[in-house]
Amino acid sequence: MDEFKARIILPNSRTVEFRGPADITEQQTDAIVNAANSYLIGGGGVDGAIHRAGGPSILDECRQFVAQHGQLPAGRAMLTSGGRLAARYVIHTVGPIYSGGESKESELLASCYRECIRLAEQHRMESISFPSISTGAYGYPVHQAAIIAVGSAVGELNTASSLKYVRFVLFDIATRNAYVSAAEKLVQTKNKYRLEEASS
Ligand code: AR6
Repeated sequence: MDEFKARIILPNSRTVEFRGPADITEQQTDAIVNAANSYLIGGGGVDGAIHRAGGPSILDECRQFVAQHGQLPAGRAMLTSGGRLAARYVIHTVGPIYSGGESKESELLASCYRECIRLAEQHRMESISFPSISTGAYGYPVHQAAIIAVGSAVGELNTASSLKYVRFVLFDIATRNAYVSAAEKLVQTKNKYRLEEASS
């Protein structure tokens, strides 16, 4: 279970790849991203899976962060170690709760991807894995979220220095298909990008 479906190749040879159905806790990129809540106390979905697989040290670091800096607002990101995970770091970000689309949800969601990639760059990482932020418990319609996610990741990777590879790790087939379709649309409108797709 970790099927390659498609990748976008940028003019600078950097790559955004789409996999699914796949589990983000198993990824061996430098960082994996957690779709957290503002309290950074763990939860269900990706958040629960990452804390279960990574062990209690990640939650300890999250608690220290909140004690020092307060809650993490939607659209922002912070970094912990990866605990027992294969990834060296976890970047925790808080997606917007979808409430109809008129409450700056799209800006906040784009900001999540941008902030995570900037943190990865600050730590000189080469690779990062993202889940589909906000499209589970937070209710963001997946086709809309996918367009924002793919556009933001590609946009940031265009000007990145250390970061070479972004992977979207999509848990179910419907989510994966939404992201591949967003990738197809992006490449159709911007011909400087190249799309490779799996044959099946
Ligand atoms: N690997 C990859 N993707 C996963 C995994 C996994 N192991 N598990 C679930 N997904 P969600 P949100 C998918 O709800 O909408 C938490 O309780 C899932 O199928 O995890 O940002 C937090 O504490 C969906 O496609 O995140 C917050 O309170 C996507 O990940 C709240 O949920 C996101 O679903 C955040 O909600």
